[in-house]
Amino acid sequence: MLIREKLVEGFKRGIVVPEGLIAHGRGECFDYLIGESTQPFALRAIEAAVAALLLAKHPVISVNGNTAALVPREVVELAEEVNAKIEVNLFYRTREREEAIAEWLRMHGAREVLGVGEDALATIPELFSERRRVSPRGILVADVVLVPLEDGDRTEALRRMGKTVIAIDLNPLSRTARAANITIVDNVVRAMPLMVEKARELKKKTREELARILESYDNNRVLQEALLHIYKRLQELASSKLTLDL
Ligand code: PTJ
Repeated sequence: MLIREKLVEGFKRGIVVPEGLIAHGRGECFDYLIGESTQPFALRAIEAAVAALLLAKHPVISVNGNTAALVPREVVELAEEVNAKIEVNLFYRTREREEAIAEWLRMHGAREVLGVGEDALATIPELFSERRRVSPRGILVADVVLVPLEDGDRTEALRRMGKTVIAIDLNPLSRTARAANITIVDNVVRAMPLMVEKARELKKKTREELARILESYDNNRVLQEALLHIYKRLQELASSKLTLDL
């Protein structure tokens, strides 16, 4: 309920679009199937994602309306911990929304927010949505990009540009989830605080140790485990008593 209120509040502030509320409903459905808690496959993806961000030369956290509404403070904290830039990148881009989101992030401690107004003058090749517009100091030159709550096209385009893409998506079958290098199948409201915590822990490791974490990570396996988890959960539920005694 609290999550819904944050989105409605974000909608009223001009941060979230109506389509963002629909996207949230889709996410909620998958969260219910997963069991509304962070699973081991998500924890492994979080560890690999943080290792990738810490090893990156130019890490960027891409922020859309839903992410800004749900986890503004965690976006800022994670950016601080892994030394990443924060960039607004919107599917439904308007100048008013860019500015409302940047202002919201600044209210939560962000010192610099890229991708607003004239700053979003570079373009991602082969991408036709408004998501193609990026900052020449941010996503354009990034080697690792964190894209919470995405639509699939941009993840694929970023991959084709040779970037490492980290996605947070409750749907393990979405194109984003399948196109990303590292997919955290979890709710962004649970995953982001865990990423901040993990960054504080992994910062103490050597680059070699971080590289080993990345080398042993298998995203296909993680997606398979997410599906198997849902499958087993449904199987258990299907063989239990479902009707309520009233
Ligand atoms: O703010 P904008 O203009 O960039 O628009 C943002 C939305 C979300 C509307 C836009 O990116 C969009 O339409 O995305 P999709 O294609 O609906 O994809 C959103 C994905 O995020 C779906 O796979 C959902 O299951 C998933 N999702 C929704 N809520 C959450 C989530 N994943 C993690 N945590 C959530 N809270």
